Amino acid sequence: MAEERIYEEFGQYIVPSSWKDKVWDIKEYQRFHENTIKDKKAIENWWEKWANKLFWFKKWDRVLDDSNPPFYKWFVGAETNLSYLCLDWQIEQGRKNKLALIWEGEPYDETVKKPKELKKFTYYDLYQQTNRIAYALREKLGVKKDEILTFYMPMIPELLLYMLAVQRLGASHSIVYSGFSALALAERAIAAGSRIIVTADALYRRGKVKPLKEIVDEAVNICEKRGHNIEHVIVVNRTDRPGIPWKEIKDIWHHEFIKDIPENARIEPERLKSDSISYILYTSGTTGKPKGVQHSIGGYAVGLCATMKLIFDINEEDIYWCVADIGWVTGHSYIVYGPLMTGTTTIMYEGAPDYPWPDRWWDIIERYAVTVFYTTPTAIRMLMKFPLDLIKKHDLSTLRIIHSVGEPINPKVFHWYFKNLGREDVVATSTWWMTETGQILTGHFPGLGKIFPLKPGTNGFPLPGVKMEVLDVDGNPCNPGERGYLVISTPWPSMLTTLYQDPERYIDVYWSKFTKNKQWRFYTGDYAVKDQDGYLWVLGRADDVLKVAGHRVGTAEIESAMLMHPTVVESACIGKPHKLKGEVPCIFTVLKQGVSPSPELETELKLHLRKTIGPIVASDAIILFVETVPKTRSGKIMRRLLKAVITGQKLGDITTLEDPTAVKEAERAYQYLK
Ligand code: 6R9
Repeated sequence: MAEERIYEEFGQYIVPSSWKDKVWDIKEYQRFHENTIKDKKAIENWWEKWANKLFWFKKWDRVLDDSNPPFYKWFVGAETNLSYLCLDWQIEQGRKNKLALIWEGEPYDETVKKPKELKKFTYYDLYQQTNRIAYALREKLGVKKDEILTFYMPMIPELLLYMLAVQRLGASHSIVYSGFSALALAERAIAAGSRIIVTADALYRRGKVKPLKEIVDEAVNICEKRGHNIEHVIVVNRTDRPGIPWKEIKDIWHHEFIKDIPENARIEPERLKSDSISYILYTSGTTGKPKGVQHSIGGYAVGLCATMKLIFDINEEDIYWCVADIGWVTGHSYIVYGPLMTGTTTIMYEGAPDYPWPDRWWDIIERYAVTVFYTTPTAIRMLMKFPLDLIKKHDLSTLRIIHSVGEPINPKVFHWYFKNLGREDVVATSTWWMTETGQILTGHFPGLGKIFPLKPGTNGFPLPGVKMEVLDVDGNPCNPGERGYLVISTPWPSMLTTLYQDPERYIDVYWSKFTKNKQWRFYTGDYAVKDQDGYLWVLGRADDVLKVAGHRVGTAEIESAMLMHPTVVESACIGKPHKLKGEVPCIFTVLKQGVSPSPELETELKLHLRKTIGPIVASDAIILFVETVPKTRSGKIMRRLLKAVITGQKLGDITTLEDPTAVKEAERAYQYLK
C-alpha cells in the first residue's frame, strides 16, 4: 500500500553526481518558495517574470484579477495566440530551420530494425503546413473563432498540425483519446457542440490496424439520433486500408482537403484575449458525466513556459521526448504547446513502448540523443520485466532529466530507472499535476540552477508561486506524516477557467469542499502526505476515480456502462491494485433474476465494457458476480467495504451497512477469484 512505502523510505536522499556542488538546502528552497507566495503581489511578480519571456500582441493591464473567485482571470487585457507562439514567434527568434518535431510511426523494417516512416519537421515546415490546414478549415468549412472541433486521432503529426491550425483561427479543440468508444466520442462531441470531427482511417497498434473511421461513423449516428448533426468528418489516410465506409460531402479526405491550397497560403493568427478558450478536454469525475475542463490561452502559455524551463530545464540544444498520448493532458501541454513555445525539438511516436521490440524506447533515445525524457510509472513497470541487457546495449548517456507523471511512483521503480536509465546522474521526479491544473505543479526545479536532494517516491515540492496544503477533513493542516487531502491554496496561471458551460459544477466539484475561513481552495481529489522535511507524497485518489495504467476513469462511468447491458441490474466498481497498471477495475455485478453467471457471460460483459468505455480500462477488468452489493440504509453503495475485502484490510465502521450478508457475498466472490 502507498502508506507503507512512505515509512520504508523516509529520509533517504539522493544527489545526482553532477549536481553535487549545486545542492540547495531544503530550508533555503522553502524560504525562496515562501517569498514567492507570501501575498498576492509576490505571486503576481513571480508569474509576471515568466509572462515577460513570451510574445504578446498586447500586454496585460493586470496580472491577476481575483475579484470574482473562483473565476480567476490571468493577464487581463493581454492578447496572444498559441499557434503564433509555437510557430511564427519561433521563426522570428531564428529557429526557422531548427527541428521542431521528430515523428516515428509504428511499422518497422524487420531487416534493418528501423522505422519505415520517419518524419522531421522544422519550425518552418510546421508553420507552412499549419497555415494550409487553417486556410482550408476557414475557406472550405467556414471554421471560425469560438467554434470547437473534436479530434479522434492516432499519434500522427496531423494531430499536432490540426491543433495548431484551430488555435490560429481562434477556434478550439476537444481531443478524445483514440482508445475511447463510439459512445464516449459521441457524448463528448455533443457536449462540445462540434460540427466537425477530425480522425484517421485507422491506427497502428502492436502490429495491428485498428479502424477509427467506423467508430466515428457509429458516433456520428449516435449524435444524429440524439439530435446533433456532425456536418463533416475529415479523415487522414494513415494506413491505406481498403473498403472504408464513405459518405460523399460529409466525409472529406485530409489530403484532398488541402491539395489545392497553395504552399504559401497564410492565415493571420487571431489576436485572442488571454482568457479565451484554447481547448476543452473531457476528463472523469465522480459522476458518470465527464467534465469538460476548459483552458485559457495567456495564463496557460505562461504556466507551460515556466515549467518547461523550471522542471525540464529546457535549453536550445535539448532533444526532448514525452512519451504520452496527445489524447491525455500530458500530450497537450508537454508534447505540443510547452515544447514548441519554448523552441524545443519535440519527439512524438506511434505505437507501444515494447513493440515491435522491447527496447524500442531505448533505441529512440539513443538514435536522437534525447536529453530530457518524460514518462509514466506504468510504462516503466512494464519495461522493467525485460532483461537489463536491452538497456545496456544502448547509449543513453545523453539523458540528463527523466521525470514521470500520472500516478505515484514506487521508490523501487524510481531506483530502477534512476540507476539503469539515468546512471544515477539525472534529475528525476514524479511531477504531480492534473488535467485541471494544465501545468505541472510539483517536482524538482533544475531550471533554477540548483536542486534540493531527490527523495525516491516523492513528488518533490510545490512550484514557486503556488501554495499547496495537506488538510484534514475539517480543513486544518495535517501534521507531517499524516495523510490528508491535497488542496491548492493560491491560483496559478495554467489553471482551468471553468467546466465548459457548467460554472456551477466547477464551483461545486473543486471549490466547495475546503472553504474554512472563507478562503478559496482548489480540491484536487487526491490523498497526500507532507513528510517532516516538507516533501510531498501524493498517494492516490481520495474519491471514486481510478487510474488504470495512468488513464483516469470514474467508477460511476464504469458502473453506468455495466447497467447498459441487459443482464445487469446493479454493479459496484472499485480499483484493485495491479502490478503493471497500478490498478484495474474490479466490478461486483448483480445479474437480473433468472440470469445465471457463466464464463461466457463474463466474456460478453468484458466485451461490452470494451465497446462502451474502451479497451484500456476494460482489458484487465475483473467481473465478480454477486447476489447483492453492500449499501448504506440510505442506499449508497459502500465501496469502501469492497475495497477492504479485496485488500484484506479491516472493514472499519459498519454501523450504516444495511445488509451484512452483502459483505459475505463479496468475500465469497473474491475468494472464488483467488
Ligand atoms: C497529468 C495527469 C490526474 C490524477 C491526479 C493524481 C494522479 C498524476 C501524479 C499522480 C501521484 C504523480 N497523478 N500525476 N499521482 N504522482 N506524479 O495525470 O492528469 O489524467 O487528469 O490525472 O493523476 O491522482 O489527481 P489526469
